Amino acid sequence: MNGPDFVVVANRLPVDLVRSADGTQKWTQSPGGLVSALEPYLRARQGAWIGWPGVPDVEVDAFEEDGMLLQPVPLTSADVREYYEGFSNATLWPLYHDVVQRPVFDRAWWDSYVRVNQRFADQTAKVAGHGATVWIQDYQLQLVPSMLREMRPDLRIGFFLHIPFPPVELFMQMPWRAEIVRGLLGADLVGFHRPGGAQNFLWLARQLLNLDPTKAAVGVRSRPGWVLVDDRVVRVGAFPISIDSAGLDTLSRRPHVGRRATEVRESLGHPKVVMLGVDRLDYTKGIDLRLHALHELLQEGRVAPDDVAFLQLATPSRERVEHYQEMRADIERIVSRINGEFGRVGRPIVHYLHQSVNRQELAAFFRAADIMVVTPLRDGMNLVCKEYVACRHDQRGSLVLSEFAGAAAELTSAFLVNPHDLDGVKGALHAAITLDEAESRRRMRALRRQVLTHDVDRWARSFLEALGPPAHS
Ligand code: ADQ
Repeated sequence: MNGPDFVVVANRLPVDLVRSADGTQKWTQSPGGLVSALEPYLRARQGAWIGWPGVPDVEVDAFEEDGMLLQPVPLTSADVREYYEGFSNATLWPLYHDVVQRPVFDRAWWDSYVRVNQRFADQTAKVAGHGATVWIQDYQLQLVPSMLREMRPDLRIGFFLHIPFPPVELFMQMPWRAEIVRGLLGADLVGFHRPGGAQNFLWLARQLLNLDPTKAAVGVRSRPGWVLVDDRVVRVGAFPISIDSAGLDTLSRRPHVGRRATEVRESLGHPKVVMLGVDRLDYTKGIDLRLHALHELLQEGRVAPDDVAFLQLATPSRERVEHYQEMRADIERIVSRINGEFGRVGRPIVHYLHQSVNRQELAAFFRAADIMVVTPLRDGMNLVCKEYVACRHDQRGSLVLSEFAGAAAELTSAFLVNPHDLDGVKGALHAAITLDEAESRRRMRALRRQVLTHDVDRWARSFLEALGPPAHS
């Protein structure tokens, strides 16, 4: 047996190792969009997934699940602190999101990033069959493509970045900028959500490595750019990710989801307008500024407290990173302020849940909401807005969406806002509240046409087609 011929490499495995207090361990599914999108490919070929099991300081053996090999990559507590919380989430994450927070450039974190990337590359080199296709995911693993190519030139290597690739002026702050560009150029295809990211990357290949990339505009899923690296063609393209649109559409039509949506509106006190925010609790998501916009609308009397309820779900995220702790405190302050000033006993305005909910509950929330508010300061794509649209088979509901989410380029019938312009956000919320039904339906129909015809399978297929057949065929 040659070994797996389709290998996904990601920071996390598609399952989580959970350790209980009594020391026993078990695996739980963490079914994300990526897993379901790639499942058919992993099954159709001999598939493997390489990633961290989510718990530090444990060595776990590889195991098979549903015909797919799962290969854990161990991380120590120090790796988690320096490679993951440090370089990935306190350096790369803020730098790639327009420096919304100041990135920390720490040499020890970089060393750890290099070491852990090498560990992922070593594991992949061991597992992948001859000539296999390897698809590396996201910003935590940008050095893996070239490390892997060094050891295994027989492989066909793809890389996809799930977060924005920053403007060149910002990327140039990175002390290890040439190393990162060189790391990515080990791939045969480097994919971004938007053509702008691909173009920034091509420009940097010229500027930092003296290469001679193409200058023509990069298209969406078509006309990738390319650059010659040591006689090897590296293609660079734009592949906007999406969701399992049909699956969510079906789920949202289930009677119990409809019943739960009605129940949710009742629990919120039957307001005229239910607004909803669903995010990881992250400073890039602009949760605070949408609450500030609501606060001012209430203060100005443009929205009556009895008419509105705002439900904000915020999944706990990266809780040990300092920026995240500060932001959480800010958000919780503004929530209390709004409720303190405008709530009544038994009837708060903002219902804030610092919790994760399951898919069915989420679908019910989407169905219950008249206005979905998605206001990131910068977001690679943003799947939440697409999920909302997929759940609105009744063609009701409005979407207020930041121009700075990758999704804005596709969801042009949303109320698009500049999240830095508070008056603009207030104007859009107000316009969505007062929108007449015919116009609201027209917009939602257009949004659904886009989301239902551009799903996550199309994303995976278009990337893998551009990457080409396995190297051995
Ligand atoms: P994220 O930054 O995590 O992803 P997003 O694309 O919105 O952002 O995905 C979040 C996912 O988590 C959605 O599927 C959402 O439904 C779910 N979720 C959020 N809060 C939840 C809650 N309280 N309970 C249950 N589920 C919740 C990164 C990039 C994005 C890019 C994706 C995929 O930052 O820009 O779209 O990867 O490439």
